[in-house]
Amino acid sequence: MEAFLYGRLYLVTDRQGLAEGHFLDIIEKAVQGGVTCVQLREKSASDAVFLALAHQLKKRLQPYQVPLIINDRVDIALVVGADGVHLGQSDMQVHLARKVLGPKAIIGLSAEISVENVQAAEVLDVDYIAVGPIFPTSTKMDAGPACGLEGLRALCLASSKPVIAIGGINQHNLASVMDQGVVGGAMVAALMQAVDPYASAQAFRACIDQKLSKRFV
Ligand code: TZP
Ligand code: MG
Repeated sequence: MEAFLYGRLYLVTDRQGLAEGHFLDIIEKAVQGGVTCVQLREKSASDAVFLALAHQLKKRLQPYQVPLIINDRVDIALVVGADGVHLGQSDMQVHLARKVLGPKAIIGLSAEISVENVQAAEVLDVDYIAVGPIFPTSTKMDAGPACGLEGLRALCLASSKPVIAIGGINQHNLASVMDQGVVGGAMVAALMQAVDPYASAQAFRACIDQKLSKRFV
């Protein structure tokens, strides 16, 4: 599968003390509404908890043909048979993750908001690049400064890889994010904290698909 398909509406999880069932319900509703990819991001969980969640989430996603991507942890992605891994600048190197997970795995890389990181990724075997934060976010405390829409455009222009934007994306700015050349938007709070995750995902997908359909005609 190509990033311009699964990368359109990319849900990054944040469990924030939610009971496992409720957490999985939110994700499933968002997927039913139109989320195209789910990244399990568990920054503070023990290995045992991370693994158990990954197994449960994989089971939940099974009927939907939506890829499951594991944040940071190549070992957990391998053990649960996830579709891929999302790596940060200081995680396992891309070529080693590829060696472990094989040619079919989805490997994404965070470039943060650095053009140098984007350029360095040109020669790497990655399926997509994530850039951000685009806007200020309270979800990731160490996210650093936001690049804004102009910064996002510059990052997209510097990359021949599919670019997915993240950080502070919501219903008010999604359309303008899509106008900068990304293949999709990744969101935590706008989906995980939505009053109605199904309806929010549906509205986001409609916006994204409309923007993409105009770009490719
Ligand atoms: N990486 C850069 S910003 C961010 C991550 C994981 C958090 C984005 O969360 P939100 O709630 O969509 O702003
Ligand atoms: Mg990471």
